[in-house]
Amino acid sequence: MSAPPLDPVRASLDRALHALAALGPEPAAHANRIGAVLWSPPRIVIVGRLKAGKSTLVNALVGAPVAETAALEATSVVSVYQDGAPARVEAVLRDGSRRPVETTHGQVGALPVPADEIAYLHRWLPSAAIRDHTLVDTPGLATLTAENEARTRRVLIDGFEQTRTASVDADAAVFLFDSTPRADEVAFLRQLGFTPLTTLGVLSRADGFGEGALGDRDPLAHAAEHATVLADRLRGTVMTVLPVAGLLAETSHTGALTETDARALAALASIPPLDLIDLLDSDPGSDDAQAQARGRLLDLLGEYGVVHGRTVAAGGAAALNDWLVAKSGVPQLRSVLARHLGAFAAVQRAGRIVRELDRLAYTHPARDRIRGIVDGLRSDPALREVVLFEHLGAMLEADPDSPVTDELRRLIEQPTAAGRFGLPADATAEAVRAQAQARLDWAHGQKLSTLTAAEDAALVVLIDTYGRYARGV
Ligand SMILES: Nc1nc2c(ncn2[C@@H]2O[C@H](COP(=O)(O)OP(=O)(O)O)[C@@H](O)[C@H]2O)c(=O)[nH]1
Ligand SMILES: [Mg+2]
Repeated sequence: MSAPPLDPVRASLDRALHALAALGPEPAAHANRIGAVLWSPPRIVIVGRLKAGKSTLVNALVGAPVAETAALEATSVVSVYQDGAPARVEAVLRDGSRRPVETTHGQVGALPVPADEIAYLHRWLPSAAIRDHTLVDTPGLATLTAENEARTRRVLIDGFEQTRTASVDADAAVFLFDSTPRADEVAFLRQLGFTPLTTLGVLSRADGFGEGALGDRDPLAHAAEHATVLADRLRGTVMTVLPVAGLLAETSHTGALTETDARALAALASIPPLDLIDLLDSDPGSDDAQAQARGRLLDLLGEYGVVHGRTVAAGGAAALNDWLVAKSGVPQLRSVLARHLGAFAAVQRAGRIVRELDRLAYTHPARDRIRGIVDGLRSDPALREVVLFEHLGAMLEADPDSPVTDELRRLIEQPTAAGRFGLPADATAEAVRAQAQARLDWAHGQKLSTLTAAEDAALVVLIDTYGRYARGV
């Protein structure tokens, strides 16, 4: 998978917007509106069922305990986390107006109006971690199953509508599930209109996977293996699946762990694991100081962290923190976010801007001149990937199993010319040209018997693209 070069794309879009603005004051207002989208970071929405670990993951990624995870009012509304100072929260109401929201240490307490009047909470905080992409935390999809009746029809309650609305403006999604996602969850994700290139699967709560902390198999290793199987099975929905232990990540990324915690954990080293779990289970509500320390450890580390972190804790809080980071899976997640998902989100966003201009070219009085601007954009080599991406989206909808869909996906995903033609990395320029010519002939043949309008349109772009490679352009 490649990290598409974005600056030439932005530069082209910016030029187009300037050309639009030059048409007069009213087009200039449109150019400003569209430009605001261009220059704001892509939005990544976190979706998944209630209690899947979405807010915990947001805290880990942001590096601060900002997203509420206890059952508060605030967990039932969408939150948009954006880099900015000073740290503040505004409720954006359904009528578009905004109200300030009180916070305590960054956390939202009471909402100024009932949750169902709020479209989303807009939350600014100065954090480099969200400079390149804005994160959107959703309330999640609650699925109810009527156990005692023959019909086990799915009922979607709280959060479905809000999650969908929040996803409309998102450029990419992180889809959280523990074990195997249900068919209705996958169907929901498809409805949101994301492609496999803009959807990252996360097998969450990996520390409790399978038999959990006390099983014969290490749950993290087991989760990693299951993630590989799921990635293959969900290939039409997600780019890949990564195992993540959000709780371990939250604790280690937000600076919650202290030397006192590490000492308290190390002190438990000699207790057999089963006895330790019994001890932890028997503690709740106890006012004995040691029991309270154990309760805190359980909240911070979960059963897996407590049982397996004890020997590491003897090395101090820093060593324990490093161990948690490594076990959490979040470094890998960050890398995929930055290099792949974030990059494709930006491509997706560029496509949105082209489509906005398209819409103007249909409706605006100056439509002919706007059409000229959009046509110029679409044929600009800098926007090739954006255009291919748009066709991939259309093909995934119209005919995901068509060979044309595979061709588009490979062209976008592969970082080198050789890779785009299925050749080994050390293939010569000559071999690439020959292969491009072969694909060009194939595409011409395919064009004679297209099955859908989407395929027909995609082949025009494929033929143009392969033609350029075949001519060595
Ligand atoms: N053991 C463990 N617990 C987790 C993990 N992620 C979240 N949790 C816990 O699960 C509960 C629900 O998490 P939350 O992030 O609020 O879920 P959300 O409803 O999807 O936002 C909280 O008590 C978290 O501490 C994880 O990776 N491991
Ligand atoms: Mg939540």
